[in-house]
Amino acid sequence: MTLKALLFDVDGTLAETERDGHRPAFNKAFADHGLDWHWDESLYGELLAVTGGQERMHRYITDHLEPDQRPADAEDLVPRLHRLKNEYYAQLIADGEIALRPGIRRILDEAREHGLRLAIATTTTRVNVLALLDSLLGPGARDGFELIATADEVPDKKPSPAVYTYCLERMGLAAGECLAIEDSENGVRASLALGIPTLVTVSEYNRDGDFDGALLVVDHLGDPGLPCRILGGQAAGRLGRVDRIGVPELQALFADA
Ligand code: XBP
Ligand code: MG
Repeated sequence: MTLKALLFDVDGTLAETERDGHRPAFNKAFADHGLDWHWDESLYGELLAVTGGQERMHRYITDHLEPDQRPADAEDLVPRLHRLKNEYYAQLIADGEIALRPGIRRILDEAREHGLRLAIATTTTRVNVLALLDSLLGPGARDGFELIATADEVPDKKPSPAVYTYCLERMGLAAGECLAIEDSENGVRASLALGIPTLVTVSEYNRDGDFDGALLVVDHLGDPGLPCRILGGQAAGRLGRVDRIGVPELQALFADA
């Protein structure tokens, strides 16, 4: 089949948002509320198995706090903490604390030149996606995506394939005409559940992920002066030596897939 569209995950794929944005923002929100909760990197890595910021806080409360430490008003508190976390997250973006991962700007430009259709398929909240796109890719960048599918439209979060089902239906595409670009095991489970060929750009918190079934696994997409490393994937052997993944490489993987 011909490659027609790229479906991008956001967190960990476009930028190291979990490391540089969400985790510090959660901790600021907890401190503001006078809570002695603190999510260090190791704990956050563990909690990332739960997708969705609110779901993650509920999991922390039930699995990491003693019954007498659990807030009585968790149902109200969690959404309030989440809103505050997202405000801090937007502030970190505005302060320049979060950068695009290598090759992201380049592949988006190349994809447009080649006439590929572009969409976002994420578990995070719409407000977070728009803040990130506006700031890192510039005002108007959001219009470059034909569809931005987030937890606001699709509350059933990855590893559920629901957000990808939504994209395929809305865009009128077959799974085999798309390439999903993901960074995590939960993301790959979501895309592969529908048979969407998937490229993994492994992010900081996902070094030990199981990406079985992925078309290609790389450390990042690569940029001039910053070569990527191919780490695995079903089609890895077909690429040969490459320094960066661009549209011609994606098309080559596809032709052979
Ligand atoms: C992203 C998530 C989100 C973010 C935080 O997963 O799981 O919950 O961690 O965003 P993916 P929210 O990269 O697979 O889309 O607080 O808005 O949930
Ligand atoms: Mg991700």
